[in-house]
Amino acid sequence: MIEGLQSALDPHGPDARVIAQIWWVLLCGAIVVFALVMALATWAAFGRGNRGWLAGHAAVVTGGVAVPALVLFVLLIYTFVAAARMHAEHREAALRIEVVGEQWWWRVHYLDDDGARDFATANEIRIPVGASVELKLVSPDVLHSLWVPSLAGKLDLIPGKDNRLRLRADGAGVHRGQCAEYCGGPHAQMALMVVAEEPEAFERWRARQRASSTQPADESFLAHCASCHTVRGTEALGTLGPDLTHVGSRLSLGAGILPNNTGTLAAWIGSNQHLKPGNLMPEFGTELSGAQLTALAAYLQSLR
Ligand code: HEC
Ligand SMILES: [Cu+2]
Repeated sequence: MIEGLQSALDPHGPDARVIAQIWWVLLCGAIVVFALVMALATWAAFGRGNRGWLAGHAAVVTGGVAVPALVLFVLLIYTFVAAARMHAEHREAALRIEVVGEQWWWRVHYLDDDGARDFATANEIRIPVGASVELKLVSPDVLHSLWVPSLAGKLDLIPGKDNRLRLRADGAGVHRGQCAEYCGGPHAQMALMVVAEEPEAFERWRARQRASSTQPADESFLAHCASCHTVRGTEALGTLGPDLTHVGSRLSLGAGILPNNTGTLAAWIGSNQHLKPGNLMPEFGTELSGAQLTALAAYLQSLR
């Protein structure tokens, strides 16, 4: 029940571990207090012996004011100390990534050592295992919140203010994140994948992503899609939608709502308004024939 690629109780990084520990400690504290109160209430109602003192002034002041204040104070100090550990865990970031909250998907820019944009991708962040990664969170228009529960805490994307979220993965694995702040329309369908890979695998992935497409541009793609999508190395230079240069290598489509294969690609192009109502891409199910949809899907799937 507590396992899973989007579970705060299945932590795979230092910050997520601290958060999970805070949760368990608070839960245990709550259980102890609850059990104690229920025992006293049961005894007061049905027990024998001298129970009159339970209604006395001293019992009410102690049990109703002093003990709760003390318990909450101790737990408060504990959470402060634990949260401070989260910041101490992070040293200098080894990798910086800019994550832009779009309506309703994640634009991802890997940054070079000088903080300049290196290459773009979307709805998927790959990070090397063990490295401190800094996500620069920005939004051009509305509020979003990035939450990858098994790796880190939740942080808002606020127009006009850059936030920084540090995270680190202990081992290789796939994690799922979600927009956690209502941002309109298909907000609930705005997810992303975080893939932690061994450093060598990550470097291979990064070199491939940085490279332009080696495929010849698809005519149908240039005609219908290039105004909104970029495939680096071709004349498709649109920026309204996700960069598709290596879309075939991603795990998901439509910001985490579909697995990525030729069938789901064709379905997305043909009827994305059915799959993700209100998203900002027009659907092409009536404009393009089945054969054209499949050909486009095969082209996109070949962009790896
Ligand atoms: C008016 C702009 C626009 C046009 C034209 C357009 N798209 Fe999109 N496309 C978008 C937007 C915006 C998204 C993000 C949708 C979302 O997930 O909310 C998107 C998402 C996608 C995705 C999913 C990418 C991912 O990583 O999740 C694919 C694949 C795609 N488009 C292919 C196409 C193809 C093929 C065409 C042409 C037949 C096309 N698009 C035409 C705007 C457009
Ligand atoms: Cu949202």
